[in-house]
Amino acid sequence: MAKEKPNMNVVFVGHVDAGKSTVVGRVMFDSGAVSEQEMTKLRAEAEKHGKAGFEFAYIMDNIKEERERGVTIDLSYKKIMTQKFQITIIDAPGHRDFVKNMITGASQADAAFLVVAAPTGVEPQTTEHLWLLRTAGVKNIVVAINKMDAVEYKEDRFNKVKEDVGALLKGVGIKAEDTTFIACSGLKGDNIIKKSENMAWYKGPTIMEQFDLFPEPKQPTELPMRMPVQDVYEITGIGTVPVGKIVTGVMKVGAKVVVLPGRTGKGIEGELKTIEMHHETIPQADAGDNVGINIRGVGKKDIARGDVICEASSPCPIAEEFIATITVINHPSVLAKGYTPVFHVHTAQVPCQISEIIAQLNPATGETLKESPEYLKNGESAKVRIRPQGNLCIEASKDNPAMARFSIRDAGQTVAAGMCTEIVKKKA
Ligand SMILES: Nc1nc2c(ncn2[C@@H]2O[C@H](COP(=O)(O)OP(=O)(O)OP(=O)(O)O)[C@@H](O)[C@H]2O)c(=O)[nH]1
Ligand SMILES: [Mg+2]
Repeated sequence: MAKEKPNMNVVFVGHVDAGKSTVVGRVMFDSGAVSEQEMTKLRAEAEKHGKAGFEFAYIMDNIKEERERGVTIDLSYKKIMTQKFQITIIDAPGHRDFVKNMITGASQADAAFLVVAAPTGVEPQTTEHLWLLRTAGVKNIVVAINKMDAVEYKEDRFNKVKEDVGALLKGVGIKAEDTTFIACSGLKGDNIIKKSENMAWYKGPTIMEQFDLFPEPKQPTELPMRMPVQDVYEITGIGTVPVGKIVTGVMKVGAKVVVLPGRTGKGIEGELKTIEMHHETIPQADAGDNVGINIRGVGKKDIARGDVICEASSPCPIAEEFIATITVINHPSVLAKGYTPVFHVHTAQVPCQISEIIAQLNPATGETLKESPEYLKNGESAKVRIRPQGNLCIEASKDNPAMARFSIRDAGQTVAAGMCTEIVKKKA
């Protein structure tokens, strides 16, 4: 059977070198998904590149450049079974140059591990990734304090990092008291699958146990079908295969769908021919599933990352302009009217102009603090009017929250994050 246990997508995020890939690699190795023999080979390869210690990370980091540099560049996916779920682990890069890949990973996630290295504690991408998880709507966040071996498994160091991360959580409206903090070592295998013998003081779950402690994701299957395209492959014998996560609704073989905006900006219609999930062909897939599909009438030229596959009877709008609430996270100076950075919405990246700052808001209550302010500083929230400079599919949060969230990036940094509240549709 294709689907016996519900699927849950869990992303690993955090600052570069926190040990995300190592923790995930260790999960794979200790669960028996990677053999001793394979591990020996990876260890030898890591040593050859002068990267001893990266052998577990190599399980996730497959690209040559990733292995040579010892840094994750793109997302990688692994599937494991737990008691309750089929877990799709998404290993995200921590390096700031690849944050856009991390954002894509966050947009697919039901739950997340924010990995922090015990020796260093909070680092710039710890904070940035936390914000990005929140804007992607990921509510279930657990903190993994990794590399405990490097701080002699000391409880006081764990508590210090826990306190610092707790303060960050508070800043994004998460109660630290209700958050799970796991003390672990990916490299040594403490509290990944096996309970650590080095931290008698730690009473919490292992990483593996935590997977089953996340609540079962509620899938918004009632909403119209939307599948933002993450990648497009050409597969011999099948043809063009767009892949991505179905964010809302239900997809059935035989259904009429439309790709928006598509190459033309007017949409391309077709009929859903096949749906594949984890290398199995299935007749139907639901919100939350990561699938590859083939659409009769849609070829390689017609579709790209950032397009959204919608049910033809209820297509998503393309915005002429939209109203949003945003919070400025990290702007080098001040954000003013006319600013035109790149907006990341689902899997799309489109330059958009902030054409009006309508009002500055109290971020906690949403009340208006000031009408038409001239500019916004870091930490401030506002209601703004935005004009996409290209064709962009976006929906108001009341219609489809999964299609409403976005982040704003400029010069390699996340400048702001927000949510679309109203749109003016582009005329056909
Ligand atoms: N001592 C110790 N070192 C670790 C542990 N986990 C990872 N490392 C080391 O930290 C370095 C980075 O590990 P990765 O797993 O590649 O880190 P990452 O978070 O995936 O890094 P990016 O994906 O590039 O952001 C490597 O040298 C690992 O050996 C750990 O538990 N203890
Ligand atoms: Mg990595």
